[in-house]
Amino acid sequence: MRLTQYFLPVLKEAPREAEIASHQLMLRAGMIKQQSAGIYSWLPLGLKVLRKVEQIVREEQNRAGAVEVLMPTIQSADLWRESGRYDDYGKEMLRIQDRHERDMLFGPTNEEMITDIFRTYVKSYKDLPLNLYHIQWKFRDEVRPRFGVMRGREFLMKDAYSFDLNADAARAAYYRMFVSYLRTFDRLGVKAIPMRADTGPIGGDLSHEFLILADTGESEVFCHSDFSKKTVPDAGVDYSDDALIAGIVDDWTSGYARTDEMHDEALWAEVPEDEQLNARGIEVGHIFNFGSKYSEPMGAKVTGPDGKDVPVEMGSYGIGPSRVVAALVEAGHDENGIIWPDSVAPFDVGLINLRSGDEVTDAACDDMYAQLSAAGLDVLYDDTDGRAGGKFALADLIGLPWQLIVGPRGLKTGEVELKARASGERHTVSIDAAINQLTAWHVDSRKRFGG
Ligand code: 5CA
Repeated sequence: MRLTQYFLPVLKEAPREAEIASHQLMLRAGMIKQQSAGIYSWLPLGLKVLRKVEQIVREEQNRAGAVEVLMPTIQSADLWRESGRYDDYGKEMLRIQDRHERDMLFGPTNEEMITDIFRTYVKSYKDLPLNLYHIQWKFRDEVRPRFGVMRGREFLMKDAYSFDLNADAARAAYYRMFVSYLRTFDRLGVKAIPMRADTGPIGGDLSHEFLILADTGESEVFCHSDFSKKTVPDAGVDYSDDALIAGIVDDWTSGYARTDEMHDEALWAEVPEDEQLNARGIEVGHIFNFGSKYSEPMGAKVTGPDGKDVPVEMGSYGIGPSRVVAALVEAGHDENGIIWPDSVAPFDVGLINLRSGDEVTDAACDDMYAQLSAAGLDVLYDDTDGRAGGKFALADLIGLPWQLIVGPRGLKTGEVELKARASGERHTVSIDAAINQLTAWHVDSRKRFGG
């Protein structure tokens, strides 16, 4: 993509209402635009990252055996009256009437609707286990939407719903999602720690939140320092092996890890002081097992092997891709801007032409742009006629993994400069060496993050 043909409306300064780094940087980098409180447009650079996050989430859901559907954003109030949540949900639910004065709502979550789909089609235990998910916009009329897309009113959620014959099978389904979340966040380039959680209005007795550590996180977390050293199962993990999956969950839940809501001082005191990690975190995922809370009132039953009908056992599993984008910025930035993980960076390389309009420099840049693109790298080519300082600042702000800096002086000896955004290291290399290094990095990072 040539910058002169792109739409990247960067701001010199972040609006004053942006309190935390991720909100400031996402506005400055032209990723999002606020439309009203807690409601945002996603501009091209932001949308690119959001789509990459979404795709990693999707691939790991599919790998764990979940099947994608797409449910509407607008739901009928009648479904929610069946579960009793239409009255319980309170002011967070955006209630709407259509022209026939029928009560509708903008979905804050989809337990009722997925239960309705299930009861329409599935009648026998032979069709289980089943896990259906979608990635769809939600609306919650939060009292205090803040921090940009971190706590929005309209936000994107991946929500999966599992259906099983009995509690043991439902637990195995819960564990599969647990492991898929470990893999998802690993591929997203962050450490997310699973913590025992409260179930809130979703209900149930088994629940974990996944938190990314960041100083501005809304939750206080208490966990064993070992969590930062644990390894995540690789792409070959066998989701059909219940014992193996349970073993992984066991390992990841054996140490103390709780948020302030569930914190237990007595248990915490048993963790040796030099192994206690007390920090702040952002909740990016939340999984629940809630048995027959919805299937019973809504009549979602299956016939078991003994010929008897039983309400199906359910769980739900959420990740907020739009919040994840903000959390990645919160966890990855410095005073100059964003530092994206390789796997979700909006482009791989920023190609910086230090003398646009100069024939030799333009030709060299065009050639490198073509070569890198042919090798599969996504390049943002700064072909504007701006000054070098502004181009460097922009490249640092938007945080692409690499900057390839090309100017007339270096070209005299066939040399360019390559800068790694994360470390800030820069070195002068020949054009071929730069292309080779970036191509090798690309192949390697696909191996590491491509799953
Ligand atoms: N139905 C269940 C799980 S599918 C559910 O709604 N869970 S939740 O309430 O915990 O939300 C799931 C995820 O959505 C959260 O972990 C978070 O990543 C994201 N999320 C929730 N509220 C917001 C919000 N206001 N803004 C941005 N993301 C949000």
